[in-house]
Amino acid sequence: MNAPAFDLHAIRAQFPILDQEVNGRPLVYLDNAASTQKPEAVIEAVAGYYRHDHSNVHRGAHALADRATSAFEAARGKVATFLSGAGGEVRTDEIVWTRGTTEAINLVANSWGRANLAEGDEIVLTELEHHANIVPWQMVAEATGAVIRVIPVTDTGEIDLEAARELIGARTRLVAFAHVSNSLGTVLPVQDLIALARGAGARVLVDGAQAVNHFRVDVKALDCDFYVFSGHKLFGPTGIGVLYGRGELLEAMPPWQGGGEMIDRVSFEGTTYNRSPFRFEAGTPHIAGAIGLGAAIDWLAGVDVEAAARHEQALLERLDGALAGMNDVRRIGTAPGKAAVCSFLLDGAHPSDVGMLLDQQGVAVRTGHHCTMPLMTRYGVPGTVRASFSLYNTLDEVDRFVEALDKVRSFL
Ligand code: C6P
Repeated sequence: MNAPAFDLHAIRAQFPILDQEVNGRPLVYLDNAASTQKPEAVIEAVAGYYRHDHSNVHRGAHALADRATSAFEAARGKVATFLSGAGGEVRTDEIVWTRGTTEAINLVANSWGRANLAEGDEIVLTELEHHANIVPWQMVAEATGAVIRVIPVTDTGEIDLEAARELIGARTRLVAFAHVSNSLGTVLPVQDLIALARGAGARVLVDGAQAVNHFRVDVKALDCDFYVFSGHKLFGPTGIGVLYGRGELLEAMPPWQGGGEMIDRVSFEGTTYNRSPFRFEAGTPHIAGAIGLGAAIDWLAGVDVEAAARHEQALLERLDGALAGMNDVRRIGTAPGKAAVCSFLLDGAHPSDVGMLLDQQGVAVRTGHHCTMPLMTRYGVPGTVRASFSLYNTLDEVDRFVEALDKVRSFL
């Protein structure tokens, strides 16, 4: 493969969906934290799989089944390599396919959580978590008698590490937090939080849904127990996601869902289970999704990710600079070094009205609580307008967004 490069216009040209008009204007897609768009390489990998190789996996005794199984397992290997780094190699049996971040967290909560949590044990979360990293823990807490403790965030959207030091202690069994906040863009002090958890003998789950598309992640160097993300936020298909689990932990965890593939032997007298990761993959998986995600990872390997991150920061700075000059704009989340996500409110305007008026000008943003209601409560707002960038956005698009926002401001 050629050395990774970052040629913005060559990259952008690989995303056919971006080249269209919406409401009579060229599309400005700034809803990348909700889902990123897909390069031709991913679209072709999925289409090619269905055109030439589709079959069920791990079951058939024929050529197509072999090809589908090889491609599916090769994709697992690509994910393992993607999460490996200087800290060490991730093994393929440490990668479990899930439907996405949400299902991966539910898997850990229901399998590890129900087996390891008891009355009075504490699960420590942060105030900025996505509902996917709150509700599964509330459900397991209700079932086991465990208690949830919450690390607060500061006015700028940073984690209050002093409070974290107070909260993480002898009763803590698990600390679970986002790597990057979807609503604010804050990059969490992952290493500090992991060190605190380790000091207390607690397990750690990192929700990487908003991290993996912005920078490289090395789960062995992080030394977390679980790391989860969704394919669709990493230029891959929807309906496929990843749970990385430390090998010995996964091996000791009971299955969650029952069905085909996850078993060793079944009889009406009793069933024994397959080894991990297959023990956690009941039923026919999203084969095309896994292959598409593998293609997205291959595609990303050709991109200079550090240069892409610098480009995203330039986009954020341009937007932040423009918003800072608008005295009717309240920005929510101004943590230093944040990822390319910008949340704000316009005085006197509901975020959904702002979103609708932007859409009429071809600009796609997300409005609302962004599945982080406790965080919105923390800031006393019903929701925000959120512009989130990806590596294919241009400075010209930032300017078009600002122009569109100026029109909304004069209109409202
Ligand atoms: N955030 C957003 O617009 P799923 O839906 O399982 O792919 O991802 C859930 C999830 C979990 N954690 C974080 C930090 C997330 O950002 C998300 C998804 C999207 O912000 C859709 S709500």
